[in-house]
Amino acid sequence: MRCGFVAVVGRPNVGKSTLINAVMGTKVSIVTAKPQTTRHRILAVYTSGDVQIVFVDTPGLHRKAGKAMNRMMNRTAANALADAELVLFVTEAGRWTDEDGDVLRRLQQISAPVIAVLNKVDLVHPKEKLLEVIAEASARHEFAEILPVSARKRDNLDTMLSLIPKYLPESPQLFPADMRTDRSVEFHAAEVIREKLTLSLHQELPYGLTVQIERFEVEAERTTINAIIWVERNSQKGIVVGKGGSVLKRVGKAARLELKQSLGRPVHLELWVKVKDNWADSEKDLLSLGYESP
Ligand SMILES: Nc1nc2c(ncn2[C@@H]2O[C@H](COP(=O)(O)OP(=O)(O)O)[C@@H](O)[C@H]2O)c(=O)[nH]1
Ligand SMILES: [Mg+2]
Repeated sequence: MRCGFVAVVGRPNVGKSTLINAVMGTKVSIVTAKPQTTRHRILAVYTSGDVQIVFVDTPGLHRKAGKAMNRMMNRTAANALADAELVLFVTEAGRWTDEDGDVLRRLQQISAPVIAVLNKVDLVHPKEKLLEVIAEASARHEFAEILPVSARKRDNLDTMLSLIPKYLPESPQLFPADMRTDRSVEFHAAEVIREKLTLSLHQELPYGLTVQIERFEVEAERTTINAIIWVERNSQKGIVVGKGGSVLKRVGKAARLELKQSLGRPVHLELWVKVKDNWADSEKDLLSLGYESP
């Protein structure tokens, strides 16, 4: 067997979680068009024949590390690098930014091989431009491989999967073959609710929200889930609830439908909005809300 941890890193929004979900063929990690969607280290275990690849999804490494939560996210991503046998450095093909440069500088300090994954090639036009993008990447660093892919269109992911094993050590299987993630169904439920909230709300608000599952009960006919949506300030409460509860209703319905599908049984979902002053800037609140501080 060849098995090992493969850290998937990059700046926010380059498509790290989309890439992992595409490879897994199931939604392990939530995805939105907004940065900071992934806040935790999430393992996705891919087992096929004599190979087990443990993808480590990470929060995007970013510059604006103002609040305690942002610092915690950057730490989480940096720590994932320390344990990795291989790193997938995800960027957007043809859209290199200073934040990508920051991430690359970190990667130049570790000993694990780094594969440059140039994602979103579906957005590169004309296609000939891709050769230029690959040449630019190879000039930046001596990558183990440079791989143009489209996570959204599932382009070139088989090539990626076939290249990874040779960088992994020979090792007994690390996790049971039928295990897909280290995260619980409760965690997944909270994440799906936060995804729907993030998709429904605008501007800064999604960053000030977190979801806590208060009750998760598997009953005979259905699963009952009660969740609290924590906001940072009283003024945010009304926005999350919406006029006549409209936002909360929309979010609840979208989350319930998705959870019904992923759990394979009817779901009864109840949501409450509560205020915890400045929780995102308090190490203590972060811990109590499930944000591990590595
Ligand atoms: N066009 C295009 N969009 C993508 C691709 N991969 C991801 N995205 C989009 O990029 C945004 C950020 O994706 P996400 O996986 O959350 O990025 P992360 O922050 O790096 O985990 C989402 O809107 C995705 O749908 C891709 O291959 N092509
Ligand atoms: Mg993500």
